[in-house]
Amino acid sequence: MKKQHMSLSPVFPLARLGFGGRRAAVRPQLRLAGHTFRWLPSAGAVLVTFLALILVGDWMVPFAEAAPAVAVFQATDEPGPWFKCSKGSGCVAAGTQSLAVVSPGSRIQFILGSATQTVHTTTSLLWPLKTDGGNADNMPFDQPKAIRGQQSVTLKTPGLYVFVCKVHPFMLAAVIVDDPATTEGLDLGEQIRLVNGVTFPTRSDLGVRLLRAFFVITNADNYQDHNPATNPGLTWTVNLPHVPVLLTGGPPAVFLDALSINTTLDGPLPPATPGVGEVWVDTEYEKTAGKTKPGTATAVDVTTWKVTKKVALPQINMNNPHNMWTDRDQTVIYQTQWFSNKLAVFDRETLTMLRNIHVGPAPAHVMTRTDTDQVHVSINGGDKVVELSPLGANIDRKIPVQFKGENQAQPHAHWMSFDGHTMVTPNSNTGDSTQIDIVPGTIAAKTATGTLPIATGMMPDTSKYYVSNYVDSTITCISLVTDACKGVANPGDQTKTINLLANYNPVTGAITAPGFVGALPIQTPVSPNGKWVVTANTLTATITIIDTATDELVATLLCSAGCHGVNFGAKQGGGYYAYVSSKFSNDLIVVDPDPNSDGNAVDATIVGRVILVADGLTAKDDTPTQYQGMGGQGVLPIPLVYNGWVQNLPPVWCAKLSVAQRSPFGSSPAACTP
Ligand SMILES: [Cu+2]
Repeated sequence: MKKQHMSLSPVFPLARLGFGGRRAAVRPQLRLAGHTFRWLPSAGAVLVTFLALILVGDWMVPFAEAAPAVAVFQATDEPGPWFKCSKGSGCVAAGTQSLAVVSPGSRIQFILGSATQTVHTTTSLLWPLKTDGGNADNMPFDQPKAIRGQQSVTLKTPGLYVFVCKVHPFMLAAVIVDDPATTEGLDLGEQIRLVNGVTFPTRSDLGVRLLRAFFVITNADNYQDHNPATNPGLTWTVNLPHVPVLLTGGPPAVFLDALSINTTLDGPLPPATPGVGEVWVDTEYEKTAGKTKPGTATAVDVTTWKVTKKVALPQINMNNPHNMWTDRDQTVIYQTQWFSNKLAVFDRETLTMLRNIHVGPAPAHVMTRTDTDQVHVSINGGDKVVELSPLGANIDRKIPVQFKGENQAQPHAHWMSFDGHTMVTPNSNTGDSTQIDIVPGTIAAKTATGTLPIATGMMPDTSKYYVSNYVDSTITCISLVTDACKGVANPGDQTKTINLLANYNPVTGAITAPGFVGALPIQTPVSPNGKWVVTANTLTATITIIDTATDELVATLLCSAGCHGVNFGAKQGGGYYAYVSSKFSNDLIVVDPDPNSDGNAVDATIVGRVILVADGLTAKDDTPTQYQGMGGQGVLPIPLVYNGWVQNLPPVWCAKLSVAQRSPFGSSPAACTP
């Protein structure tokens, strides 16, 4: 159906953003062929934001206050206010509860305590520059590793500061240090610097996008509701407060509500061609009646496109289910709990919980070894990957992912080779990637990547792999055999950096040919046939596709707010679907990367959309109450169709696949037997 290549023309000049005007109606947009491309994170919402807006009323007055203060952010496991401004002075309720406005010299305190079950970092994501171009005082701010406890930092230089947790990078806290000498609006600063060194004016397209994203991410009432049953008009409204801010160049002040969103969303659309089996999605923010912590795992039958199962595990107060995998027989779901220290295992069909195992702080991703069916869980708040027996019966080994004496790596989304012998990890704390020889459990190599590497995807023959660098908006291709990455800068280079923002001007917002754009990339798997890398980009709400033959971008598709998870499943009759989840939304997008089966993804298309909300026929162990179907993160198609895993399928699953799907990349290992 929708074809969504970007055209060259659309550009959204800064002048059109309504800067300088009050309540300007024009929002930054760019047009795709027949489509409007909205860069944004989030939301359906509405009433609450609107009320907040009213309550906030005229904001200027209270912020003229002068005395340095203490503002306290408490880390929570709750969707939206993950860093909740809870005590002290300076907290501002503006729909978001993660914003403080303080005067110079104020202290910002972070409490990583009883409101959360795991460890976090409080890391400066961006900060203002001083007039001489130097970093604001006490910036950058970070810790050597994720912790529980307290951190504090004193902010002196006026401007906008955003803090992030490097383990859970949607956790945000914003502080505006307002200069008492200026009276017209809140001072965001002339220039701000991202933690990766990129510096840009606050009066810029990127500055605007990040500001708007902050107000969407930190307020769950702003998330997108694609469900016509609860949102008949399929509207998406995000109202930013009518608050004046001072940007680059000074007065006149700009009002934040010029960045509000008022648009419509796409509703459900069952793909014409069924998939094979079912797709599980971690609806990590969905709240249910029987527990205090958020999160469910939702199963979609992709032969009917119905939500058939929803698992909340109230008996263990399952906390932020983030990512899943299954065993060889496809009988259990391994479920990480990202804001806890445990891995849950439940029966895929009966939904019975089998075990809940302590593995370590902030377990993020899970995959199996094809040779032994053992299970690997990345310990995102720590320094290792934990190896468990099949079905999670015991912890067999703890495999460190950094050398002795190095800062802990905090690995997020690892990937395994088809033969079970090589693991790669993206180390979010150390800006590198580790290759592990799994049989001895030793580190074969460590390779520098970009800033905050978060996910990986590997070729089906272990020739190369890809790492998404969240803050840099790049993908690092890393060769595991000579010259596997294509189009390297210098002959013989082992790595290639693929810039997802090469076509984007962060100041003007101009998009140049060929128009492929992605910012804040997350999951990035390689297709089972080794042809494409599909990446979910959370800031731009875009899906970008890299052709592995050239290691260049070949397509961009629209995604939903907080685009996050991707995995491949079998399409009935042959080929694959890429299933894409979005955090600040309740839909699952179905992408056909190659509709004409010519091996090239330039014609990749969105063919369907499933709303991840339970209906009367959905089997479930608890009653959803809030944020239904929202928080889409880990995606697990059953049966597993990646090279190495598909060959281990039982006959009943193998029989559902085409001959090519049974052996997706060459003749070894031998195909599964139907
Ligand atoms: Cu965190």
